[in-house]
Order: sequence, then structure tokens, then C-alpha cells
Amino acid sequence: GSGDLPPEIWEKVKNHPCYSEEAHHHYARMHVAVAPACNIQCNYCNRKYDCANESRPGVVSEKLTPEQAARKVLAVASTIPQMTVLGIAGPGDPLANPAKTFKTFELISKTAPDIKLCLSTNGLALPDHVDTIARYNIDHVTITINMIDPEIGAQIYPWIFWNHKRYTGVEAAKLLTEHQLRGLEMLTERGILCKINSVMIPGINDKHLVEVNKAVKSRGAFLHNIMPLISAPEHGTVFGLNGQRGPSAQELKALQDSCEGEMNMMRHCRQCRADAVGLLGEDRSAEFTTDKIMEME
Ligand code: CLF
Ligand code: SF4
Repeated sequence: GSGDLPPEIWEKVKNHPCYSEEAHHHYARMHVAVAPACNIQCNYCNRKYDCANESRPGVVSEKLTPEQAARKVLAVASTIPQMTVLGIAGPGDPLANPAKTFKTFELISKTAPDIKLCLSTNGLALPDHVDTIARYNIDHVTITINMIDPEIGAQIYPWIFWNHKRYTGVEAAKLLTEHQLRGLEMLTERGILCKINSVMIPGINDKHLVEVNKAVKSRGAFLHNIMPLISAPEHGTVFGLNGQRGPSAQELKALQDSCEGEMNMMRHCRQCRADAVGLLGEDRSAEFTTDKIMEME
């Protein structure tokens, strides 16, 4: 049901499988992997794999040009009528590849104007792109925010690259958190719905995420999605190699419960791949490789 949401917000979330728990049973999303580069390094990422911002690390996607991506969206939309949302979530950071990302959105808004556009970013470059995001009618933006304390951030991010320069340590984390929170404020001021993803890393930011929750709630975030660190050495994560464990299901639920307040907590995230297609938890990406799409056309 619509709960207590204002009608204009309900209109934006009712068909979005990530923003509405109810919608995820009925509506599908797809991702196109058009964004290979990244502008930061997370300790839980290995650049060979999809971005763990949003997406499950560990599976290499087929990289697409914006034109290939637009053709794929049309092919999927004609096969899966419940497909309501197109997201760009990697495999790197979409805003570290702004030309490819916005070209893709532009092509899709022309060929499939009914499809809602969704973007997921680490937030470093967000303040520079908020006006473009608004201009392209992107209604949903996810920012991955794992800390608001640069001392904690320095344990998660070894470096960032911004304004032609590499920053490390606390200085890097300070810039990142400033850009993330400013970007969030700028988006919510423009009426763009924002979801915050946080990766729960036991012993690093698990207790701190309650503070993150307060900070993003006060800046108008619509939904908070706390996801477990996927820690597996085969993913090549620094944490994984160092024996960093992910949280147990009970630890994750306890943290989500302690954050549950006026802001909704997302509990149905399936940590999708950067090229995921279908209902959440369903992966039909293998049906829509570039070769198969050429056969369909
Ligand atoms: Fe994709 Fe992300 Fe948009 Fe959804 S996924 S860009 S908001 S359309 Fe959804 Fe997947 Fe969880 Fe992301 S279940 S990983 S929250
Ligand atoms: Fe990897 Fe994503 Fe972090 Fe970039 S933002 S380093 S792609 S997990």
C-alpha cells in the first residue's frame, strides 16, 4: 500500500523494485554495465569485478557502449514487460564515466521514455553532476556512504582521485564524506529521491553506521540500505585477504532494527551485479548478451 507517502512520492516509488518492498514482487530492473572506471579505491573492491557499491563483487560483466546499452534496454523491455527501471551501477563508478553514463540515459530516455532512470554512485563526483542528473530526469540516486568520520573512512578507502590529484588517508576520506553529504543535500533539495547504501564491515564501521543513518536522515534521504560485506578471498578484497569477515545475518538485522525510525530501512536488497536483468534476486543477464541481442533484432 502507499502507507503515509505523499502522492508525488508514491508515484515515484510504486513501480521501483528497490524503493518499494511491495513493488519488488512485481516489477523488474535492469542494469547496463557502461561505466568501467572508478575514482576511488574501496578496500572491499577489486577492480576486475563489478562494483560493490551496489553490485555483488565477483562476476565480470560484459562492458557495453551507450549504443549497445540502449539496444539491450529495448530488447529486454520487449521481452520482460514488468521492466520499469534502468539503473547504471558500475562496474566502476557511473560518475567517473560521465560521458558514457549520461549518453546512455539520453539514448534510453528517447527510445524508452516510460522507463525510470536510476543511478548509483560512490558520491565523490556527485556535486559536480547534480544539475545534469536533474536535467536528465533521473528520479532515483543511490549514494554509497560507509562513514561520516574520516578516521574510519581511512580504514575503508586507501585513496581517492579528484581534481587531477590522488589523495590518501584521512585527507581522502574527509573529501569523500564532504562530497557525499553535500551531493545528498543538493539532490534532495531538487526533489530527487535518494537511497543510501552502506556496507556493514564488522569492527570497522558497524557501530558507526547508526551515526551515518542519522546524518543521511537529517539530509533528506528516503531509504537506507545496510548491506553485509561480502568477504571472500577469491574476490580479491583487501579485507578478505586480511581475514576481515562479513557480518552474520543476526548482526545485520540488529543494526537495521536499531536504525529503523522515521526513515525506512531497505531489507530486500539482493546485491545485484552491474549487468543484472529481471526481478530482484533473479538473474536473466545471460539471455541478453550482445550476441543474443543481435540475433533478436
Ligand atoms: Fe539498480 Fe540500485 Fe537502482 Fe535498484 S539495484 S541502481 S536502486 S535499480 Fe536494488 Fe540491487 Fe540492492 Fe541496488 S536490489 S543492489 S538496491
Ligand atoms: Fe570498487 Fe565501487 Fe569502490 Fe569503485 S566505488 S573502488 S568500483 S567498490
